[in-house]
Amino acid sequence: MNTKFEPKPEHKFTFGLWTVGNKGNDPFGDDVRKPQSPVDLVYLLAEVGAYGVNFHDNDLIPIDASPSAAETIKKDFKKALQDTGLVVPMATTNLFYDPIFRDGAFTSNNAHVRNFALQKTMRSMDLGVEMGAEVFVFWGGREGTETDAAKDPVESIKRMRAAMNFLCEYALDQGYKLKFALEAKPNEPRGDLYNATTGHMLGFIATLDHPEMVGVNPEVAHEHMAGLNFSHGVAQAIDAGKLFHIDLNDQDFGRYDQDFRFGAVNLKRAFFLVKLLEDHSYTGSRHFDAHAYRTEDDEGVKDFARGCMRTYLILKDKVDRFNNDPEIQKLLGELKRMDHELPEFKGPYSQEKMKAIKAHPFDRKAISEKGLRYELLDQLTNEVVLGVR
Ligand code: GCO
Ligand code: MN
Ligand code: MN
Repeated sequence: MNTKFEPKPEHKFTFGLWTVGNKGNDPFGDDVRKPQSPVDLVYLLAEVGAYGVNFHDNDLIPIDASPSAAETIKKDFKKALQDTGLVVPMATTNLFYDPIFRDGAFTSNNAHVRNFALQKTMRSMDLGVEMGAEVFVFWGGREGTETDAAKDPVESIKRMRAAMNFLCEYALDQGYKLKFALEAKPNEPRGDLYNATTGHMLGFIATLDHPEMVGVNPEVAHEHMAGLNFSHGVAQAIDAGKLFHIDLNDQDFGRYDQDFRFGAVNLKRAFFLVKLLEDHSYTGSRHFDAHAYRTEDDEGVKDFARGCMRTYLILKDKVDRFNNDPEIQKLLGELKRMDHELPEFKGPYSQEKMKAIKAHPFDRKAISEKGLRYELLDQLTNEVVLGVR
C-alpha cells in the first residue's frame, strides 16, 4: 500500500470504543465477534494509526461496576493510553441502553429518570475530564416518542433546555474547559427523535443560557437518513462557529442507521465533505462513528478502521488536485469574475445604493442566455475523484 496515505497525529483521526468494539450484533442476529476490553481496543487503534479514542461512560466502566473495579479499569486504561500515546479528545454518556431510559433521559415524563440522567451525565463528565476530554457529546438516543399523545413536544424542548443549562453551569462550576457538541438524528431507536437535524440543533442552541459553550456534532448517516445534503448542514455549523466535532461514516439515503465505513457508499458526497472541512481549515477531531460489516472478524475490523482513514486522506489529496487543476480553476475563475461585477452595489444598505439598485437597467435577457458550464465542472470533478486527473 502507498505510504502517502498513512494517518498521522495531525489528522486527528479518532474512533469510539463502541465503533471498533462493535460485536456485529443487529436486531436480527447475535454477536459475531468476541468482546474486547477497552485496553485491547486502545492497542488495536494504536496499531492501525489512530490519534485518539472516545468513549461513553459505560464503554469504559460497566454501569454496575463497584467503585474499586472502576478504579482498576481507569488505571489500566490510563496505562494503555500512556503506552500508545493515544489521547481522549471526546467523551459522552450512554443515556439510551439501560431500560430506565425507555422513555428518554432528559425528556422523560418521570422526574426520577430526568434527575438520574443528570447524575449519570455529571459523573460521565468527571470521567471524561479525568481522561483529558475537551469535547463532550450529547446524543439524545431516546429523546423522542412513538406517540405524541404522551408528551407535549414544546414541554420536551423545555426539559431538554433545562438539562443543558444545568450541565453547562455544572461544567463552569467545576472549572472544566469542556465544550458541548449536540448530535442530531431523525429517528432510531425511537419512532421520532426531537431536534431531528443539525439545523434544528443550531436553532435550539441559540435559546440556551450559555450558547457559547455549545456546538454540534453532525453525523453523515443521520442527515442521510433524513434525505438531506450533509455538507450543507455542516456548512451551516461552520458558518455559525459551531462545528465542535464531527461523526464520519456513510450510508445511502432512506435506509436504517447503517454506520458504514467512511466513503463506503457515496464517494462523491464524501469528497465534497472532505473539501468543505479542508477548505475551511476544520481543526477538530475527525471521528469515525461507524463499524465493520457483520461479515468481518478481528482482522476485518482493522481493515475497516484503516479504510476510514485512508479514504479520508485519499479524498484530501483529490481536494488538492481539484484546487490546483488549471481547467477547473479557469471555470471557477469565470464564476468569480461574475461575482465581482457591480462592485458599486456591494456592502451594507444605504439609501443611495438602494435607489441605484432600484433604477439600474438590468439586461434580463442577455444575462439569462449565458450557460454556466456546470456540466463540464461536474464532469471534471468526477474525473478528479475517479483518479484520471
Ligand atoms: C448512533 C449515534 C451514536 C452517538 C454516540 C456518541 O446513531 O448510535 O451516532 O453512535 O454518536 O452515542 O454520542
Ligand atoms: Mn449514528
Ligand atoms: Mn454518532
